[in-house]
Amino acid sequence: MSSFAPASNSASGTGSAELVNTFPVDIAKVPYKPDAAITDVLCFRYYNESEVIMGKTMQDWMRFSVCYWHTFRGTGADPFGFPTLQRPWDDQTDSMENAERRMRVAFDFMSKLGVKYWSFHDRDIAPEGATLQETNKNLDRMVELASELQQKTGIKLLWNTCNLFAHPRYCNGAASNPDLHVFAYAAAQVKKSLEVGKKLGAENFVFWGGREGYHTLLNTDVRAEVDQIASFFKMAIEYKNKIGFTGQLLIEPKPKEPTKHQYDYDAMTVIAFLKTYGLDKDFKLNIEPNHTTLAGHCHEHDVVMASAFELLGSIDSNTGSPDLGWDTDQFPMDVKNAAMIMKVVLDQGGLAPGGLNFDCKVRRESTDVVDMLISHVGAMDCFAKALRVAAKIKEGGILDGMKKERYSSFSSELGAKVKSGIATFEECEQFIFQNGNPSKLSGQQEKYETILNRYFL
Ligand code: XUL
Ligand code: CO
Repeated sequence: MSSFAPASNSASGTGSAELVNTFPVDIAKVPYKPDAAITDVLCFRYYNESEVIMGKTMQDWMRFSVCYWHTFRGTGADPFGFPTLQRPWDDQTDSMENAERRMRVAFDFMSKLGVKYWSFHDRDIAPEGATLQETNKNLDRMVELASELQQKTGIKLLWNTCNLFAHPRYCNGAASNPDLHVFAYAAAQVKKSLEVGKKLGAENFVFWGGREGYHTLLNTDVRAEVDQIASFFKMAIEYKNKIGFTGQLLIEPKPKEPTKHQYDYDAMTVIAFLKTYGLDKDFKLNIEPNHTTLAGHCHEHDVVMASAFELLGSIDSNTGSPDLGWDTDQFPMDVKNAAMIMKVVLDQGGLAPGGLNFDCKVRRESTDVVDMLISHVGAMDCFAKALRVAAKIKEGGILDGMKKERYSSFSSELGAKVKSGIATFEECEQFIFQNGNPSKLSGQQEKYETILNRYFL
């Protein structure tokens, strides 16, 4: 049945008999080698997990996580082509045996890579059955194995989530579906996954509203649908509290794809939604930069906005292609973009209980098994280099100082009143009568950009 052939290497960094040799790349654990040759891509030149930068280890600043769906369920198929990524351990059936074998390989892969977290959708790890009861039984079996492998490897669950978008039943949405029957199915699915999150010690739980949107306004009652989503989230909060699941609830904004318009368009839309429905004490945001650029913003925009409103919970660390308008889910390999993200993370004192989850897939042309490892190593090293740069920018305080100075007029008597919301129009008018016309203040964009560039070697 299976084309699985164990690799011939004997090295294992896990100490667990079940994991030995399952991921067929002959390496115990990706080492830190700051002086490695440029061509040695199976080592970190910048990521030294236990090195302390600004009071925390690199590992603690970044909290890297491997996502199961792309890395272990990705096939390389696209709308124009068949799968290209045939993995030696995966017989491409929906059997439980295949699911279990795949999971063992995943934990060996993560151990070799040296990440401490993983993430998954319910349907990534266990096949769907004929009924919800059967589906839940499959899931329970896989959760038992995941729990065992988590204990053996020390790898923890950053977050789990529900796939409420792939099955045909969800073609008109899940919580926003016009059919109550589908709404109820989605609720039952989330109920089960909150229980799974509790069992596996998930530090967060994510909602990505893949089909919570519309294709045409002609058939859509938008107010009814958004109200339904809010009720769905209230039920999730109630159930989470009832069973004592302590993970942070997160919403992941995305403007479109697969629907033409998604209600969780971008960070500010989600923040307004949470505040409108009184959900902002129970939810934070999981920001994915490729979704941010899809919404027409720059790479770090939503990370900045969510953090500014103290609602940045976690990051699905990836990137798009700046010359395309799609969600390409590429590995984040741009040091400058990553440094802008890490500066925000430093400024807010860390991401915990969130992390940097690699919601990324290797290109369908990157067909070697070793590409799975190289892609993660490259992205982790990109973020490690970015953290080092961001720490220098923060420690120097030059750009922060310039920005602060730009707003210094607000520390005057009137400015302080404006900031605390007690100033009046009459006072502002008096201020102008006394001080005359304002002079121009240069925004100095090019000066900021020039200084920023000097931190990148
Ligand atoms: C889709 C996406 C999802 C969520 C989890 O664009 O980002 O993988 O992260 O459902
Ligand atoms: Co994502």
